[in-house]
Amino acid sequence: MRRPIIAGNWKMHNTTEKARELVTLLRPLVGTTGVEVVVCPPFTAIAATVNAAAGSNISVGAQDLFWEDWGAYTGEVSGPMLKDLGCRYVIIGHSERRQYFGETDATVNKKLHAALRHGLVPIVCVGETLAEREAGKTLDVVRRQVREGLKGLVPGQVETLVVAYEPVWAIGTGRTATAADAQEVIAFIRETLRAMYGEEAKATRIQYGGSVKPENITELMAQPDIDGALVGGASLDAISFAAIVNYQ
Ligand code: G2H
Repeated sequence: MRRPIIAGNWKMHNTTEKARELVTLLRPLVGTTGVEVVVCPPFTAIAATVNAAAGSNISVGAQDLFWEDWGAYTGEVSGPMLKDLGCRYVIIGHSERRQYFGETDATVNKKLHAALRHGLVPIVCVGETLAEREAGKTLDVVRRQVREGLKGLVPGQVETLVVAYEPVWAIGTGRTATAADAQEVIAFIRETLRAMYGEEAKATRIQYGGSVKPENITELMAQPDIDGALVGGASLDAISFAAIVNYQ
């Protein structure tokens, strides 16, 4: 009942020309899947990517947004601006934003509400650091991120939401959480959401992210609560991203 969603997070990679090339290669490779396919370029390549993806199976997302709509906020990009470009999704609270740009559960929550206000589908990232995992605090950290970052939703919003569980120690390191570890935390995220919002949380899609590649996607997707993947490095290559999308 939950349609799988696989999203590529290009991070700070790809000029407009590279973005067009990548999407042009990708289009025929992901044309027949039942999976929802999303690519998230940097802001500067969103328009080119939307253009190159027009009429295909590929939707486009941003990697961040600001919570205000307009105003004196130098350097920021808002929900209405992303909608104007043709974005349908937006990543919020990626661990790199939490680590390098001071994002907190409170700013994540404001951004979440801004995205929903403008009809963007939020992909909200949560996940523990290595130190937190080693201290046995994984579930406490993830519970706090979900309770604080995802608070204040009304019926109808919970089912639209996408959550990405990305253990920070597995990001870009080549270390993937085992499928069983990922399943355990993702089931816990769903249970936390259910405690907050009731049965609607059964419809929320929860992705795994962190060194996802063609070699590990099948096992991850076989887990009952894993509904997709947020893919970084492997999404920069059309062949490997297509192999992940076509995992079945
Ligand atoms: C986690 C992931 C994408 P990678 O950040 O969000 O990146 O697949 O390179 O670990």
